[in-house]
Amino acid sequence: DFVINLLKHPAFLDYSYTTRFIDSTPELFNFRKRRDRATKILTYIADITVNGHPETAGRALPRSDLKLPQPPAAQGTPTDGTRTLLEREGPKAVADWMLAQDRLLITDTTMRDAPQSLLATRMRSIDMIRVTPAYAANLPGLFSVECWGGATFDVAYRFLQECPWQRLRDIRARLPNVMTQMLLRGANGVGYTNYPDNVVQAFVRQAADTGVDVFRVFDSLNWVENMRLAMDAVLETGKVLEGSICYTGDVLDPERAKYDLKYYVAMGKELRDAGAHVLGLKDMAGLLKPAAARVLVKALKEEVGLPVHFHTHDTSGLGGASILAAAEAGVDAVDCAMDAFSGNTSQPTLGSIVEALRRTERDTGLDINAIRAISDYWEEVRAHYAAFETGQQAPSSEVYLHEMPGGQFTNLKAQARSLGLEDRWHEVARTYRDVNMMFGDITKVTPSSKVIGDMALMMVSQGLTRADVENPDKDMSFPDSVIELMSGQLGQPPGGWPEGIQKRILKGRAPITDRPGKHVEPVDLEETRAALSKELEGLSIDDEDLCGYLMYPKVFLNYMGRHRIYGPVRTLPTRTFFYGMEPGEEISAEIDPGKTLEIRLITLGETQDDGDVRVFFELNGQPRTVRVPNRT
Ligand code: BTN
Ligand code: 3PY
Ligand code: ZN
Repeated sequence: DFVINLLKHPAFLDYSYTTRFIDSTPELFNFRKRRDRATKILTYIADITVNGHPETAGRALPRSDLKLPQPPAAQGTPTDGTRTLLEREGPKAVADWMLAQDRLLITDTTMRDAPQSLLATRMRSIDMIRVTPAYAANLPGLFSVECWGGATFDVAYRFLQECPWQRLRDIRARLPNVMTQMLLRGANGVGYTNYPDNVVQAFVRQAADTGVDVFRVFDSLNWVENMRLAMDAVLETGKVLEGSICYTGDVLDPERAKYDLKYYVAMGKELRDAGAHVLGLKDMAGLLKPAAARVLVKALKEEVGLPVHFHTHDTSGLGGASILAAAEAGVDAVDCAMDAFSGNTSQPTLGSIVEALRRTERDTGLDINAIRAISDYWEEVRAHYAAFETGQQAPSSEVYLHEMPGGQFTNLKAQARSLGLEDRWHEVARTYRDVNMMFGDITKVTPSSKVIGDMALMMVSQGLTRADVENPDKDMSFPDSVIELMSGQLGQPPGGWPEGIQKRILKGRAPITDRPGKHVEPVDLEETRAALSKELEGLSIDDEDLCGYLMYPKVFLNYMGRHRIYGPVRTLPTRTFFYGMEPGEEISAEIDPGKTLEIRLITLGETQDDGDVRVFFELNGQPRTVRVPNRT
């Protein structure tokens, strides 16, 4: 039985198997008989029940009394919202409408940035789409629902065994009236490197087709030159282009003169002139203090003329204060997370901002009872992800020292832990700052933030100081990502790279100083589609799959390999997905609209001589047995 062989193959047991694995062991991917989807899902449940899920091994367990989270009922049919306006009148009308509002507009980030910043992005689609109808019906006055892009694309395929496009389609179908929003890393798409121009274009087109209404586009070095291609692609789709400034440093600090008011206003004008409908002010680390927010928002509003959409993180504990200051200064829209997913490295608290502004000029008009009911649902959801909580207990002013983005903070902490550096975290934080200064004080956000993190971890683990790294008498090797950064592969920071350290890192190689995309050949999309189809035994490859493959070739192929064995596991409840089932437990999984599997786990057999365990189920009332290897 080929499936069993594959499940037993040592390289398959973790996430290390790659395309090469498929190439070198084609027999394992050569399925003789196709199994039906129900059998595949039962195989998955059996495997996780017997062996556990590799991602939750050794992590905190969710409370044993948790039930399937119940979303609040949708009250009536969804009334017109921002999406209705976009569909009827286009993106410019949305921008004009924003400028005409007195109320503060609110984006909900609970499906994207909040779980990225609190739970290492591990939130599953089913937990989102079950509550989406309640958003549409009960909170039609939201500006947008941020639910896609950033790290979610990669993590969906890589760790959650689900298709990110399907997630978007499912959310879109349940949210007809409010705009969806995604985070796009400009030429870096939803990845960490520079992609060929035509890959970025194809990706944007597909994202718009599948369901994105607002594209928040940024560049990790704030280099507008490197954003134009993605911005033009968005403009062609007729969706809303939010060109974004990444905020760093402290605009009121004369010592950080590189990023002063003039700098941000000039960038805002560049984005406006490049066609942005909305100006994003992306404070990915949560560094914009209240007094600075007042000054910066006022200047951007007066001098750029676009509606301003402010995004921040509550890492310092002052995110809410900055939002209120920005609101006073006339900001048009802000990002918040539903209460249960707010605070710390996530966004400020949605319900509290709504309450703070009630009966003021900026009253949001949102229904606090609807917010509370939806947040109660998210509270139950969050409890299922105990394994991914980071243990961050309190806000901290240390963020003004290290300036790490909220989405990176918890990841870097986990990386530090895995290198045995957990108890040297504050040293990592200080070193992160040193690296930033050594590299010329850059905006730190995916992917530039990852490079700074790589360098900081290398220095701490090898006991190197900034002086060591800069010492010309000391020879040393640098992380690949650092070499790539200094050779111009992620673009140019304002003023260019500091020459001394750049020379040391490049060891005589010449950097590029123009747009990295100019140096990459376009991909032949149809040739790639044909090759991919061949690799997957003639499976027809649609544009979504093609875009997934183009962003993350290995991750996509591994996902497809597992998909053939496990089927649509995205439909399983989160508890089942991560922990399997208990004997006697019953769950349902809707694998197609209207086609629901009722699954009962009867019992687990003994492990047999060949190492396999028989797992006994009832599927829609009929007995079914599957066999999986015991690897424990
Ligand atoms: C996922 O991608 O998270 C879903 C599949 C998980 C990997 C499977 S679980 C059973 C088997 N055991 C492992 O350690 N990996 C695979
Ligand atoms: C991402 O790029 O994923 C971010 O969240 C940046 O802030
Ligand atoms: Zn963010």
